Amino acid sequence: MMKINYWKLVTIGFFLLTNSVYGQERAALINPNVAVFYPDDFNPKANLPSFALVKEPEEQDTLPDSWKVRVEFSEGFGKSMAYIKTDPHTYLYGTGESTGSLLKNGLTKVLWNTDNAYSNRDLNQRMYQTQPWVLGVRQDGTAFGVLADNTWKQEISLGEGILFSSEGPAFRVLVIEGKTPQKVMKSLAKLIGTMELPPLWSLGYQQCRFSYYPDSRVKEIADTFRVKQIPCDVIWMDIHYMDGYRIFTFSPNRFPNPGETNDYLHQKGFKSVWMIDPGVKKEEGYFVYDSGTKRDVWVKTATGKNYVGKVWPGDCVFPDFTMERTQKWWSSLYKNYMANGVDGVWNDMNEPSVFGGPNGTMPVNNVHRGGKEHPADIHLRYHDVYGMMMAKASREGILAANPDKRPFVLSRANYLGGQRYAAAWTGDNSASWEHLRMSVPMVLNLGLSGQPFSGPDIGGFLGNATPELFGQWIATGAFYPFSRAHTVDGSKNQEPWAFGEEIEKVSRTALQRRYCLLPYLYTLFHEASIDGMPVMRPVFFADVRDLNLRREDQAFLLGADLLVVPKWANDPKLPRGIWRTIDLVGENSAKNEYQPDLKQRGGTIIPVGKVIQSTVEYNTDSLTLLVCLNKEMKAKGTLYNDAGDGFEYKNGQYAVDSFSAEKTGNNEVTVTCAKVEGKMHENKRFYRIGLVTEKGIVYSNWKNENQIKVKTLENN
Ligand code: NBV
Repeated sequence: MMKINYWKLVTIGFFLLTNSVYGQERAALINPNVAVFYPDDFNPKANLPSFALVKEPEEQDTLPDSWKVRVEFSEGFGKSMAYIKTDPHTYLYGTGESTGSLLKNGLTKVLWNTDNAYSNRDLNQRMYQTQPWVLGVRQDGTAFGVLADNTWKQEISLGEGILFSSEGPAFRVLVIEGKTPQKVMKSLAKLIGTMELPPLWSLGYQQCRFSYYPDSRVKEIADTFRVKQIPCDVIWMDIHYMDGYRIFTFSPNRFPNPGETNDYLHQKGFKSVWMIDPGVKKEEGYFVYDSGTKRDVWVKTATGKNYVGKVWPGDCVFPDFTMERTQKWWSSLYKNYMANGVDGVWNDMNEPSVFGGPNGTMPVNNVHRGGKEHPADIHLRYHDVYGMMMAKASREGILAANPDKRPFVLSRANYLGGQRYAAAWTGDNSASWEHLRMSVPMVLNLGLSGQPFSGPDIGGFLGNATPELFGQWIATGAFYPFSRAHTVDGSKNQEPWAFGEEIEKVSRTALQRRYCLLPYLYTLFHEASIDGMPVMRPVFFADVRDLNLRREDQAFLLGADLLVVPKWANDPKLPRGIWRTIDLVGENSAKNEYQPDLKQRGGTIIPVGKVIQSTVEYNTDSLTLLVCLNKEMKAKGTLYNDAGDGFEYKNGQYAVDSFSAEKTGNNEVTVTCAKVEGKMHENKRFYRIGLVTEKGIVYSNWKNENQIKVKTLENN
């Protein structure tokens, strides 16, 4: 109700105002499906270079009269606005990280990265990340996307149209047209780039808490995973590992020998991710403060002093990442740090969060001094990209320190296009059913906003999960692109075994399912790295014309071929056609109260691996091909494979295999496997065919052949 009233006010205000001054000032095509609209008072210096776009768009042609989605600009009440009229029956998605349901019609939210610990600011809508982007899907399944190329503090309102209103100067807007939402997503990826292929280990399950310490506790957690045979790849180190919260240091009592701790983890097949915040303790004699001060890298106040704000270590100064020398200095800090055997980095608090600061951050008139790359300007302009710039400099530092490994950065704050530098988690959620439910549309809309690699804290961060909640959460969370359990300081233990035997078993099964699906999942991550298609997709992607699916946000798709239907889903709307239930590890999901139903689309082949304890054991020497035939009795699928880390894949050291199946005789299906791309040598593989029928999966024997004939049951 509130939102509708608000929207009405905004639109009335907009029209009163725009009667005199609005207009679509200048527009051009930058390719046949993408148009750019400029307000006539556009000032490149106040907006460019773009943070979202990978390159400056080149105008190719004039906008044809037939172009449907147009932008009208206006100014007033100290705001710059861009209004896009939409058909009343348009379904709106995206808008980046946001709470609430999948469908975003009616949403009003401030795009201002905020440490929103209890998700309760601005009707739960002000979040840690900003993606000024809306995906519109028309009734006929055609789609469009609107991108406000603006970093200044702004607001987005979705009512009888899309309205971006900014506290900064007039900004340009890009509009994408597409025959389907999938096509729009691919066009968006061409504009804002894609996530680089992450290391395979980051697709594994990850265990975190605020905080595991001392080092012996970390080892104990790792050991318990192995003893209990619960698959896991990563243990996370939160702020208590630091020496008095000083970033790039290790507590001499809790982690006296981080290199040894990491060695221990590595020997057991784990990786480690350690936290780095942006606030630097203001303390002479502390090497990060001293070296930063020497290079004069700190954000300044309006009066030209170093800005000092309080965070965990007390008084802190903050790197001004708009300056090239800051980026270089920040990156350089990772060299010695990574040498301790650190595998990945967790950038937290980078909205930036400042305790007691205005709105929990630094003053908007603080000064970023810029340089070659970015013009000097106030914080109001650079706030929403602060986290993105930090993540970029972190990624570059990690890469320079370990040039042969793929960097992994998780960043709490980010901006549209930030998937180029870091994965995302959705911040401090709660151990509540509401937040479990909400996690699905949050990850979906992040995916529809260019960020394919995200997930919430499994189990919920604030509060204590009940066994039932944790069980349901990990069973669903095994299918988030980023799958990590995490909980707040002082909460009860939240490892898979902390809730009793039943939930331990539920967790083991859930994670075994994830690990079996790694060949499919890694193929999806590869796809996302190439064309920006989300890993986790809304159900309506399965049939973009079926209006019944447009609001579905309990069930979700993993890639195009696998539907995940959580047990807590209430009357989920599922796509028509052939979708058959698959069991992977004997879970019998039809009768299981926790494990989501996994439904495979007819006409597809899904490659499935073995149960392993970590990705260190991953290989594709033997694969089960789950073949689910369509009405024409055909199916196909692919597998992407490479070394799982490093960059040799960029020199052709990868393999893409294609699988096809068809009925070749009465009760006989022939499955053919062929390498279609890449120079990587693969051992001749053992295959087993699992024919997915209405009555369950019928398995063949293992065969070391590329063409396999299997008997079918009648009607299958
Ligand atoms: O570093 C501590 C926490 C972290 O565990 C959490 O994931 C972040 O979102 N951090 C916030 C700081 C404050 C938490 C109350």
